[in-house]
Amino acid sequence: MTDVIADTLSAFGEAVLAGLSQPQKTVPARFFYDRRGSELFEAITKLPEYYPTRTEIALLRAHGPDIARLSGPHRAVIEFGSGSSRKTPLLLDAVKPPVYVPIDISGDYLHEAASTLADAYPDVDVLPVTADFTRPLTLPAGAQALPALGFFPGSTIGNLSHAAAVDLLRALAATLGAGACLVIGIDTRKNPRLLETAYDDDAGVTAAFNLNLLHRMNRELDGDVPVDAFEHRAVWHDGLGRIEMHLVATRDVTFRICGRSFSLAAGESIHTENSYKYTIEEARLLARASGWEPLAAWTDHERLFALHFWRA
Ligand code: AVI
Repeated sequence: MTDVIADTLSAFGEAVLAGLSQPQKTVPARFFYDRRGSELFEAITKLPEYYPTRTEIALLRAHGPDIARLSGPHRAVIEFGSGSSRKTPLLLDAVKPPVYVPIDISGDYLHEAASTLADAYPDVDVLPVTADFTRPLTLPAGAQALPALGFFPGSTIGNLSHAAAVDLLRALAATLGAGACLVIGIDTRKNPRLLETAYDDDAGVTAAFNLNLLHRMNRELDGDVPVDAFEHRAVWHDGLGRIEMHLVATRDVTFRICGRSFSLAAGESIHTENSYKYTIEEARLLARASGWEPLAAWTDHERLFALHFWRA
């Protein structure tokens, strides 16, 4: 029995072994977020170069009343992701929902964030759900009686391919049910220089975030990756409309992960993330392709980021 357990690879291990066996080596971006990776991402959101977080917060502050007017009263707010500490209160203050349901796959952080919010909003029934929201799910009974207002901030949708984004947005519509609305933050296409700086900051925090994936392999997958033989690279790919993050080998390297050997020649990379950017019109097309009707979009004067309001 023990052997069976020891031989069973974690989802991370399976994804790494499969991804490093491809011609373009890759590791899915969702594995950035172990404890250290989540701390580094939180630090990224406060960097001067990383405009999305502060711009989205300013848009939520400015357009809270518009969101409340368009959605109407007595909606359950359903947030996809574990309750973004600086953004959720802005939406709750604007909409004043009787019920708030944060949904996240990782229960620990979710329950912590939910209890902080429950203390701050005694009139709101906070009902956290630990689940994978990429598939349709049943909302708690306390939320089912009300029409839903979904909240999906942070341009997380941008980390998915277009096809996966459509699938996810369809799943969100199924979860939220008839008459639902959705407030979604989507990063815009812009000057490539600005984008590349946002994903390669001077302080090296994004580099540390990317390189943490290699440290995580060493920690969790019995790896001996020489992390100092890799450097962070962020490049804008105009044809695909996305920032790509890579870990580039600076010399020929060979290492072992879970007992298997992998080699990269100098200059070869592991592709770790895509961050797609959408013009407002492209975001509207994405909405329609996934069964949503785009009703409003708000952006800042530099068009750095957009907050969209859609109806099912
Ligand atoms: C979580 N996600 C929307 C971030 C982004 O901008 O694509 C992740 C990130 N990667 C590097 N910096 C931030």
